[in-house]
Amino acid sequence: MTVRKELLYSGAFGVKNRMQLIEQIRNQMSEKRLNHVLGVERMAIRLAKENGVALEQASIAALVHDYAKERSDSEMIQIIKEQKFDQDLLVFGNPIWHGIVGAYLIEHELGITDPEIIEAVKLHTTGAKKMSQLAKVIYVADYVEEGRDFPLVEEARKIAFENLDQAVAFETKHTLAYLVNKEVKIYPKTIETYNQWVAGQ
Ligand code: DGI
Ligand code: FE
Ligand code: FE
Repeated sequence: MTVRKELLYSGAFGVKNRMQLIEQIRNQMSEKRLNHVLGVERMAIRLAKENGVALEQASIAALVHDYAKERSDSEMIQIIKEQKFDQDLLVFGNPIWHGIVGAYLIEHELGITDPEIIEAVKLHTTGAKKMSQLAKVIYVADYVEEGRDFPLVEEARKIAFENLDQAVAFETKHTLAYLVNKEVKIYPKTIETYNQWVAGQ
């Protein structure tokens, strides 16, 4: 794995060493998921360059975005209860929990304190009504990283490099359509994101 020059961390976002962070993340997940995470990082850095986001901040947020994804349901339920997160979360499952629990764990286990990074992880699955440029970069990069393969991904990638807000809207619309088609529960924040970004204007 090559460490590109722009990825030598300055420490400005509270993480000193990228390779050390990657080792901590490697301990949490399968090789396949680590490859996804590294793909999200590459894509997030490209999108960050286009959208005035600090590359180091995008790199860290991308690397930690799925930190909690392979935790057991029972551990996540315990954290949701103990930390008094919204108890309505309990009727959902890993797809909705891992961002919210991940935001908590990266702070408490990895010592990440940058509020924008924590927020970007928290809402990387559902999006939100209000999103920072960093949160949009992570939300979109997660959807279009090079390892993703679904019918609309080429179109989504093209839009991502034309207009980040339009890419947020495209992803939100197609994710919601996909979920409705599967007849699964929709998390209220997913609907809020849709109302704002797709039906908003
Ligand atoms: O963690 P990743 O697989 O890299 O990607 P992700 O965190 O964006 O999404 C995880 C899954 O969550 C994805 O299959 C879509 C799904 N999802 C997004 N919003 C909702 C949802 N699932 C349900 N049930 N309800 C939602 O509102
Ligand atoms: Fe995720
Ligand atoms: Fe992901």
